[in-house]
Amino acid sequence: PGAASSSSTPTPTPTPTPTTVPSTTTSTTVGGTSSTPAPTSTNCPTLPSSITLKAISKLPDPFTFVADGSKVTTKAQWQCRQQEISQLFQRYELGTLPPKPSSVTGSYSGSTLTVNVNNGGTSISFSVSVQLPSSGTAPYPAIIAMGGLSIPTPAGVAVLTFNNNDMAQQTDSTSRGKGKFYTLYGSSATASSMMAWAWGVSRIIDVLEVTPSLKLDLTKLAVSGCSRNGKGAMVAGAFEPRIALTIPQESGSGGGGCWRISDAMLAAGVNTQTASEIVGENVWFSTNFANYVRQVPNLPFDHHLLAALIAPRALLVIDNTGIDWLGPKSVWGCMKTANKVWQALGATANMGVSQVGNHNHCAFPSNEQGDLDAFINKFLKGQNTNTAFVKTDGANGLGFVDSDWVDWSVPTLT
Ligand code: MCU
Repeated sequence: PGAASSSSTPTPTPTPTPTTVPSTTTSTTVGGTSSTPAPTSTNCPTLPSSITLKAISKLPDPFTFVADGSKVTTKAQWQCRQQEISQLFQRYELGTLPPKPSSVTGSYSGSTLTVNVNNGGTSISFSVSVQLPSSGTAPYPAIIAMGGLSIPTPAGVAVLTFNNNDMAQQTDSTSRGKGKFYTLYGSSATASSMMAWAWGVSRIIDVLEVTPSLKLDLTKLAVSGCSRNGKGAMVAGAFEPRIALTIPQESGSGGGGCWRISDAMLAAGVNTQTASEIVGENVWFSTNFANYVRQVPNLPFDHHLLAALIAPRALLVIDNTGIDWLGPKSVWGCMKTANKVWQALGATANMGVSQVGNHNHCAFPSNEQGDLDAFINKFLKGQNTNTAFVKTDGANGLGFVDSDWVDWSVPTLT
């Protein structure tokens, strides 16, 4: 499979770094969207515009700042660390997420939500198809379906289908810079297709906030997608704090998988997708990422930290044990490790992993329905369910051993 273009001189693209997390009375800005206020006022270490990368062979420590090597000991500091992780992903892997543009308007009519965006004189408009539930009572919870819903539609939940390909194409490596996002920001915008989709999800929510005629409960929004769109769902959940529940399905390497573990799987002879392969296949990642795919240990993060941008909000990782290309051991180990962040936050049950084999790619197996229902019923319907599970049906935990990949301890954040 396609070799990545690679250069020996990485060229990081600096992005602005927020320096403070304000108190409970104000909200801050992370990548252009309002985030949950921090419990206390805290100064955040500033990420330098140029970082000397050093090889980290195991999964990088979620609880140590890259900026100054200090430790995360409080929940307020965790919010600072999330800002840092957000900047790192934008800089090295996904490109820059633009802030909310000056004008975002919309309308709802005949099952279609129209979103109009103007940025400095250039405009785009895109449509979202809305399927309201036939049961339940308004205001309804809703799932934003990245390219279509691949899990069974839950009763009483609206489905908003986002045509992500229209926002940013993902046909193959020639799709770079194509789609409505790039009409607005230019074809050389650094945002990868997945970052452009995340931006689009945020604009949908902007319009929902000013469209009360569409009776949705905006505190109960989920995002889901499968495979490439599962990677996209995870990125959208990571960068949009107004999403309450993120459900990536069979997202594989580049989603729930960690680059380091996927590389190790390939080295062990398993035909697994790696960073080196993926940058030649499609435009899900930024052009800058190609500079790092042959030196994955130099990345100051891995995808356990992409998931950790969601914490303590809810995340259910639905995965498939049976397809080597998806890197089942990588997704299992990476997401099992990500769960430690929810543990540190005292929110273990907000993050679940359900990995089941013996089904086709993106064909949701009926024996996973209970796991899905538990998360939907708790986070979209306010019920009291058991969501404290991190499980695989793979033999012997797929051979993933914590101590091979984790050399840091899990604090209890205060
Ligand atoms: C799992 O997602 C991708 C995978 O990364 C690609 O290598 C493959 O071509 O397509 C998968 C997919 O999106 O399948 C629908």
